[in-house]
Amino acid sequence: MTLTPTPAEPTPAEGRAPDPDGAAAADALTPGTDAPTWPAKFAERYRAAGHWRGETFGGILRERAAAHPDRIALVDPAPERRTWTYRQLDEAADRLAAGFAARGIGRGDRVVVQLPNVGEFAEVVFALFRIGALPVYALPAHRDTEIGHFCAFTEAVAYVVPDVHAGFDHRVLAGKVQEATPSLREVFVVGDPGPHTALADVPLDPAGTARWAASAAGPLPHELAFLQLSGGTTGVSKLIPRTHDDYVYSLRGSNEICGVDADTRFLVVLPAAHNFPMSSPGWLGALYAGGTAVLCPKPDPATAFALIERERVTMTGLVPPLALVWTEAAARGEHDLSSLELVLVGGAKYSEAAARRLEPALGCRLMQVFGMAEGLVNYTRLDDDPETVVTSQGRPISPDDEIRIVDDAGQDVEDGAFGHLLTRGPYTIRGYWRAPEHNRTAFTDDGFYRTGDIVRRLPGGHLVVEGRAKDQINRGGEKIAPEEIENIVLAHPAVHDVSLVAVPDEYLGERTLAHVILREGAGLVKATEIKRFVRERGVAAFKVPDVVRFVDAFPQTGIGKVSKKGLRSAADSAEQH
Ligand code: AMP
Ligand code: DBH
Repeated sequence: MTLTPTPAEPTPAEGRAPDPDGAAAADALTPGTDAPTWPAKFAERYRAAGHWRGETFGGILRERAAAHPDRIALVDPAPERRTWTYRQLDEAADRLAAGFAARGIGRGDRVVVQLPNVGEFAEVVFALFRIGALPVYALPAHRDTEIGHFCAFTEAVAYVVPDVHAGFDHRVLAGKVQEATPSLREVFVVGDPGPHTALADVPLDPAGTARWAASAAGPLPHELAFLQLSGGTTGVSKLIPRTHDDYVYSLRGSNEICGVDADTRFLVVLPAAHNFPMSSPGWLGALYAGGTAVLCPKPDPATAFALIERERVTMTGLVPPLALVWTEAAARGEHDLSSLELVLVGGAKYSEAAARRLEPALGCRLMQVFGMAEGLVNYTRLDDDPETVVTSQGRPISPDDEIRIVDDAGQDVEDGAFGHLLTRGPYTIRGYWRAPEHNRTAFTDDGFYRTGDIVRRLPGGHLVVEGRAKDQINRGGEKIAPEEIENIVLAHPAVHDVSLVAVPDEYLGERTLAHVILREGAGLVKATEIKRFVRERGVAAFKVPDVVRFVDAFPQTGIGKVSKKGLRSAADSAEQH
């Protein structure tokens, strides 16, 4: 039974002209010209090299389910342990796809998915992959501001939420967003639906599913699979259009480097929607290899270590602050972590001192990973010498990842010198979704993505991340665009001006400090009032300023711009919490 076309080579969908070499690539992206894509000659090269093999996510799951139907694909341990075999996940995806389609969700439609680490996450996204609808991956921490933007900007037709998660009622948020977003026809809830639709009521029965499948034309491999989120450097997150071909290649490459195979049991500790736990090598990498993804409901050592012991977890990925907590907790030796073979650490700079402590404490191998949802992912290698693993952030997945390190004028620096990292390759986007203006500056004319990271290259090709040129704060792996928060603080009636900067933090690497200039005659305003105001505007909690400091003026640069550097160095003086 074939429900979704899974051509080895791109084949024409009904009513479309054949496009065997991707020459009409821009047209191939769904819908229309919403995002730039790879020029045909690059697409040809990536196919000829065997990077893009014409696989789709829907097809991959179908093939794995046929090859090993009874192997466990997913474990969701809480509140009571549930498992999905490959066959069960495949069937659940089909029935849900048929149900979504019956409710009018079609190819190219956007669906904002905001789910924590639960099994339904995989069911929902594989159902959408089968239809060719595009999941937009929101994080569980996102609130009104972010979700409102994702839904409006993508003209989402549906939004998928948990009922209550981490004490927050997502159904209420969904109601508000739905009222403000005309395109948003449906809200699906995992659990008690309240006024919305229960996800459990969506799947069709086997007969209805078979009828849908007979008529469905799934996506083509070079079309979009989903929209991932960027950390953002401007007011709002940009959307990152990833295709089946390019993302699957990054999984295959990651699996090879990390040694992921059918025996891998990958623990999803970070939010499943984030690019790192999804694809480096992540839960999608584990499923691609026929392994098992174990969903961890909370990242703390007590929860995670118990799961590692019980589920015999072999691999996981952590951000540096969490790696530090795990390293310390493991020393207490309360759990049997002997199944653990490899821990990946990335998302923010991992200090060399902390990196040195991980392997002895956890009794497994360390791999550093420096990646970005836009594409490029670097890993240290299992056969690197131990010094390289603790002092570098790895080298690219692919021989076709092109790396340039340039000075401020865009000239290549000499080997080993610091510079701006630019990259282009078989799984790095050529432009954000519906952002032509931003794309003009975020990419070079010849298609290199300006990562905003300052790096240097070691003789063996490994990169060391030395800093950042982009206006972004990296709070323990969670990215914050200062402008987004500044715009919110500015809306406070007592605030004349604000500037948000990063200050060093021993645990998080960086935390946020807001310098606030009050309006004349504003009276007494407390730091807690500013924080409360930001929180009540409805943004993810990690974006609320850690510290607020009131000043009379900002330091200025030579030409009269606010000096963020001056603000960071002034930050050591008296702080108001
Ligand atoms: P995003 O674009 O939101 O996916 O975030 C990607 C950014 O996270 C990169 O451009 C880096 O700035 C940062 N990053 C990711 N991994 C590392 C790492 N291992 N070391 C330092 N920075 C990292
Ligand atoms: O920070 C990131 O975005 C990131 C880190 C490590 C990432 O996207 C990845 C690996 O794939």
